[in-house]
Amino acid sequence: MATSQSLSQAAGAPGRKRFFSTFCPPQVLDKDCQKIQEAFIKSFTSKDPCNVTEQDYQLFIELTNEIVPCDKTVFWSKTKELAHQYTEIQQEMFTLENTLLGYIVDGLRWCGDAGSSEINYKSCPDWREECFNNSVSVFWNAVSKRFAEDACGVVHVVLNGSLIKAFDEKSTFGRVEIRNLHPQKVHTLQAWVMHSIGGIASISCSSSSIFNLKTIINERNITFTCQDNYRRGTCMGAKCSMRTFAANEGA
Ligand code: DVN
Repeated sequence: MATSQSLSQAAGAPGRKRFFSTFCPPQVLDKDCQKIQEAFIKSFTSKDPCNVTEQDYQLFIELTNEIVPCDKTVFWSKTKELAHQYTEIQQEMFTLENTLLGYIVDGLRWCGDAGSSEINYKSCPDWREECFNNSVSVFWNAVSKRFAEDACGVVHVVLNGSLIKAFDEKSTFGRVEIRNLHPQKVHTLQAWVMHSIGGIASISCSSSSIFNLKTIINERNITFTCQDNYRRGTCMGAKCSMRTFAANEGA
């Protein structure tokens, strides 16, 4: 999700699949990329940066929609780095940021201005201090909603067991994603509660914060399972050390 980098710095940022110097990854045709880029920019330019709506992003969402196979969706909360280390190794698994929907502007901030059709490169409102309906927060709410609505089978979430609130109802995962899972399509939510190496292990699957998540999920007629410090599979050369690191370092 969003960090402090501005949209003008987007090109060529490092990271999974982000080794290209354009807005889109190479599997997206130039003409489609141009359409997507135009739709994205139109979503928030010429608008008050504190009054953007989810509807404003609908065309962008429709153009970037990608289907994640059933059982392969990974959510995360306060574990961004760890979750992406995991999907970097398990390439068949997808976070929102591994799909076109989230990939394109992951790590960026952006906004427009009511009095101009240009992107505002000078300053954008801070979501904590200035306004909730800003172009960045509204975007992540809208795409997170779509990502969750499209999920099917078993879905996974990586949670931070070194925080007192491993599950935070106010997070995007707690507020948007779990509320938009379709019980007709998603039968199980599997939580992986991970601890930082050498750090405190304040939360485990039996903690009240996780029980709170289980209650919400069960009320939605979805089965809940939980595993502490999930580690997967056997070691394969360099992948082994990555995986061991991923499992131990925390977010
Ligand atoms: O499952 C993931 C993924 O699908 C994503 O869309 O949402 C889930 C992760 O969101 P989360 O549950 O809120 O997880 P975090 O770790 O609490 O928040 C991730 C980051 O998003 C934070 O570091 C915030 O960045 P910041 O501003 O502190 O540098 C950012 N964030 C959280 N709420 C936000 C927001 N950015 C803008 N608007 C908000 N309302």
